[in-house]
Formats: sequence, structure tokens, C-alpha cells
Amino acid sequence: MAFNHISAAEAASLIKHGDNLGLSGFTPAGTAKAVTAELAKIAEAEHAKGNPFQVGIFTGASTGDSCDGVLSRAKAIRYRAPYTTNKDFRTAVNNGEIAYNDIHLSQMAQELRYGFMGKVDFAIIEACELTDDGKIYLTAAGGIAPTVCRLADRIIVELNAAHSKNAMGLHDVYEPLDPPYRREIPIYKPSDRIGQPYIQVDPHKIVAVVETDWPDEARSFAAPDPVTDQIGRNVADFLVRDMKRGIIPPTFLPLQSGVGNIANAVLNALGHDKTIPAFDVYTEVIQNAVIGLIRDGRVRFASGCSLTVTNDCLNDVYSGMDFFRDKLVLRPSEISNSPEVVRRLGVISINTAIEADIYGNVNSTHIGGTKMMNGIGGSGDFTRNAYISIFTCPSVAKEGKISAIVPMVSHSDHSEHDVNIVVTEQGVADLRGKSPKERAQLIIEHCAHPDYKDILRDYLRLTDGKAQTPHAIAAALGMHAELAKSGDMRNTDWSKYAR
Ligand code: 0RQ
Repeated sequence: MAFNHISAAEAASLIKHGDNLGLSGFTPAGTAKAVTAELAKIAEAEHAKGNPFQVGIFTGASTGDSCDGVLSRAKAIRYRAPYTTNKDFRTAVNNGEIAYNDIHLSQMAQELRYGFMGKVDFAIIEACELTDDGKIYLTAAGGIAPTVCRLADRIIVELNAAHSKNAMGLHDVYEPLDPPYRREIPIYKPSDRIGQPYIQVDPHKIVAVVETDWPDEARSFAAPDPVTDQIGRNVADFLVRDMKRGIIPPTFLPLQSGVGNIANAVLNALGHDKTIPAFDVYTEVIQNAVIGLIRDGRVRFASGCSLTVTNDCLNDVYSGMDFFRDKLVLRPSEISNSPEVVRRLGVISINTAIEADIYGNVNSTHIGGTKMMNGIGGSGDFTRNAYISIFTCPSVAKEGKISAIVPMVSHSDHSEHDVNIVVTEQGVADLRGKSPKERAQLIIEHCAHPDYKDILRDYLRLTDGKAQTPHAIAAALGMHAELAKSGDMRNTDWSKYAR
């Protein structure tokens, strides 16, 4: 079938105020870029004329500036789900301008199928190749692309020459049926392929093909610093100890690792610790560190949802596809983050916390309990189902004015029931098999910064010390209240809360 090849501006003009857009991509990798960038201009023009123009955005995870950034600045987003990292989007959300539904990434496709977020009017899908009979070959990410292609009335394909056609074959596209017809997802090891290397759509639904040459917008990471290096070493040492104790088998278990500088440092430390055997990765975001470790033979196989790597690294993968083809697979987020598969494979999850409390509850999403940072991403999908769930963070933030270890988290994303291990540059708290009171001792003594140990010990003295989870309720957020008042949690004075 001959497709309608038009410009990004013409394709964007098909989209109307109130439409919902389902986008390919997961993180800035593989996200549609050209049409959303043009859509922002349309929204600005309509707003200048006094007309409303806003859309709903459904994605796999975060996107790049050409989507969340430009659309937020153009005030063109009414509703969005799920995770995002964009600064302008964050500002708009925290100003109350956008309805943001921060759900687990594994659930996004299913919730779209159930219709909780409304109809998908357009799917905008970045592809490296499109065949006349409607086979779409994705680029650097799986995300929710298969589901939005099926649900959408109309599909716009961004055929992006910045992605090599060597990306064909990277993907394993599989969409489960919904209950009561769902069967097991038959992945028994990270390298299992269970689907097709493309998305098959009805070619008549493809209303536009936009040819672009627009590289992915993934950021490069800050160089590791002594704190992130120490956290990485602490995680690696802990896992080696668990392996020597027989808790982790000598063949090791697949790793999931979150995004960001700490995650990259942890992976580097694990990769370079030769007491850990070469391992598999079953994760959502494959970062630069993993690609380097595959090259070095330290990672045997990586299954993920996206190649969230710098463009030089991405081109390295594409040009070295003969080497990488049997060492990498990209899956839809529903599969890469599937609780069923994570539990079956015995994944070791490593994610970053904003703060953890003395009982092991973790806040991944909110600053000061109210302001959105990024979102929960896939951290809940993995943490709840992992064989060993690890959270890492520096013990302090903002030059020591904020302790990452607090009496009670100001927002809870991962509960004490799901969090096994807390790691800071100070040390490791192994919470497995421990009661809340035992956990509090471990977290304060092993993870808190020396400036805050006494403050946290003194907090515990405010409680009656007897309850299952001792708290002095009025004081539980006292360190946060002090931060709001004086700008420094080290000034916390518990005397005003004394019993
Ligand atoms: O602020 O940016 O002004 O310097 O938060 O903190 O230490 O640089 O760490 O970049 O790894 O982000 C949890 C946000 C950590 C991220 C979070 C301030 C700190 C700094 C960033 P600045 P760092 P990172 C896989 C799994 C949730 C989703 C997830 C995240 C900024 O890892 O979004 O895990 N995770 N997904 O100064 C106030 C505190 C603070 C604080 C740190 N207690 N109070 N500010 N900061 N702690 C990915 C996907 O799902 C796709």
C-alpha cells in the first residue's frame, strides 16, 4: 500500500484539541519527536488566537525535550501518564497545570486497554522501517507501542533515518491477552524471545508517514564521584557476600538497575568486580554501562525496554549489530517490567530512593511530600517482585542540609514489606528477616550520615519504643518541618515534641 508521506507540520495538523496521543518510546529513546514538536507550535498559535488546545499524552516512560519539553512550555498537555523526567513538565505539574497520573510502567498498556484514561485517537510511532503490508520496525525502545498501535484510530509513523535499519531484529514484540484469557508470559531466561521483531498493523490505519533524521535526546551522565563510587562498591560487596553465603547462586541472578548516575556507578562497580561472574540483565532501561559490560564479556545478555544510551553508544550498537544481535533484546514495557517474569527469574533490583525511613519505607517520587520529582517509573514493578530488592541513595542531599534517612518518609512509594536492602555511601542495612525495631537500628547505624545519627537516635527516644512500629506521630515529619522552616534538617530540635 502507498502511504501518505507528508511533513511533520502537516501530520500535526491532523491532531485536534482534546485528542489523546499514544507515543512510541521509553525514556527519550525511540520516542516520536517531529510531530510533537510541530504540535507545540500549533498549540501556541491557537492559544494566541484565544482558542483552547490541549492533548492527552500516553507514553511508555519519559520522553525527550521535543515532546514533554516543548508541549509543556506550550501549555499543550492536559493529561499525561506515566513517568517523565522533564524539568518544564515537572514545573507545570507542580503548578497544578497538568493532570499527571503516575502509574507503574508495567500497568500502562493494560490500563489503556481497559480504557481508564480514555480513547487513543492517534498513535505516533518512531520506526526505522515500515513495510507496505503494515509491519512497523521500532527503533531504540519498546514502550507501549504495540498496544497504542492496536487501540488507536489512526497511526502516524515517524520514519527516522537517524536510527539505522540494523535496529530491525532488536525487538521482541508480544502483547498478552487480558484476564480471563491471559496465559503465562513464557520467558524463562532473559534471552528468551516470545514474539515478533515488528508490530503488525492494519496499513489502512496509517494516515501519515513523516520522514525525519532526528537523533534520540538521551543525556550523558555526570562522571562518577566518590559518593556514587562508594555506593557502587557497597552494593557490589554486599552481592558478593550474598553469593558466598549461597543466597545468590554461583551463576548469579539477573539484575535490574534504575536510571541515573548512581545506577550507572553501581553497574560499573558490579561489572568490574571479578568475584562476581558474568551476569544477565533483565531490566527496563539499558544504559551505557551495560553496553560497555557486554563488550567486556561481563554482561552475557541484556533484556530491556530501551537503549537509553548516548548517541555515539547507540551508533556503536547499530554498527556492531553482528556482535550484539544475540546479546540484546528490547521488549514492550508490559513485558520488560512484568511482575510475573521478574518474580520467576529471581531478579535482583537496584533502584534509587529520594529518601528512606528508619523502618524501610521508600519515597522515590516526591520532594517534601508534595512536589513531584519524576515518578515511580518501573521501580515498583521490580521492587515488589524482586528476589532481592535494593535501594540506594547518598545519605544526604543539598550539601548535607537534607538527610535521606528520616523517621517517616514524606511520601511512600515502596513499603517496608517490599524493601530488602538500603545502601548509602555510609554502608548497607540488610532488612531481610528483621522486625521494624531491628530495621530502625540497622538503618540508622549503617546508612545515616554521621551528622544525623544522633538526631535519628533521639527521635526513637521520643517514642514509647514498645509498639510494633514505634513513632512519635506529631514529630514523625519533624525533620521535614525543620527543613521547610530553617532550610537545614540538622537544626531539628526534638524538645518541642517531648512527651
Ligand atoms: O537535585 O538535580 O538539583 O542536583 O534530587 O538526585 O542524587 O542526583 O539522583 O539523578 O539518580 O535521581 C530518585 C529522583 C534520583 C530518580 C531519583 C535531589 C538531589 C538532586 C536528583 P539536583 P540525585 P538521581 C528506572 C526506575 C524514580 C523512578 C525509578 C528517580 C536530585 O532515580 O526518578 O526509580 N527514581 N525508576 O539533590 C530533596 C531529598 C533529596 C533531594 C535527592 N531527600 N530531598 N531533594 N534530592 N534527595 C527508570 C524508569 O522507570 C524509566
